Amino acid sequence: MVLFRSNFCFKSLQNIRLLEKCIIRNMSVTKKPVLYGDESSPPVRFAMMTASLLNIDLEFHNVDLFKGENRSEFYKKINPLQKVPALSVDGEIICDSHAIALYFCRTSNGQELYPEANVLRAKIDEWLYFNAGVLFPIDSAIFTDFFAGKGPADEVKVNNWYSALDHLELKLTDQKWLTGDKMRLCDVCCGTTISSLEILVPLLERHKNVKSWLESLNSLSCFEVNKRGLKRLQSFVEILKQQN
Ligand SMILES: N[C@@H](CCC(=O)N[C@@H](CS)C(=O)NCC(=O)O)C(=O)O
Repeated sequence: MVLFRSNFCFKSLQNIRLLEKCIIRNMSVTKKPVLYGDESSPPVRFAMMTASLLNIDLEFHNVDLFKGENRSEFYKKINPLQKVPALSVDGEIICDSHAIALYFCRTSNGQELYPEANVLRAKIDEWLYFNAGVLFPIDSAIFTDFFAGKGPADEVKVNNWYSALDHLELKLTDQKWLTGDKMRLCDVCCGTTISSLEILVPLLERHKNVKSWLESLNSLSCFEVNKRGLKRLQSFVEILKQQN
């Protein structure tokens, strides 16, 4: 009998510990993800707008690029690459806007933004890679030169930019959005980059479809974040222009 009782106590102690572990684990799982970034950055806005479209509750931690906060010891521990955005979730860090946005889609019901149909998904991916591999590097190179005070934008880079926009222009000839008749994740992604560089390199007459696509994006309520970020970027552009 004594043996039975102590065994019973041992078992309930084990159960309590198990319960404690579950509670602790659940608490860390339900903790809000933290997005580190500066709204002037297109990849940051892309991550923020994706979260907003999917109703994901985020904590935003501002990392002011214009004060060099991305180079602080604090931030280097979060992202050694010193780039924004970075997402902290369940004790892990994800360091690229495309990876962050896709993570948001996979962990919520992102069916409209990133549907499961394989071919459509591949087409969305194609534009995400186009942003990561073509659009954003040109945007970044032109802005880096500008903020380093290097005169008018380099002609080769500008021409590469316009050729990249020609690709979008053609795609948007007979469809409203990049992959068809609905706005998808890639539209939000490329829209943030293109609307940013428009500040320094305006669209050409021949980019009429791109212009109306941007206008459609701008009319969406989630693009308020984009407008705010562009305003911030524009203000730093103006300051630098006045200094030169
Ligand atoms: N491929 C990355 C690019 C991130 C990136 O280059 N972010 C820029 C801001 S737009 C940055 O953090 N620059 C800071 C620096 O290079 O010092 C992404 O999509 O997240």
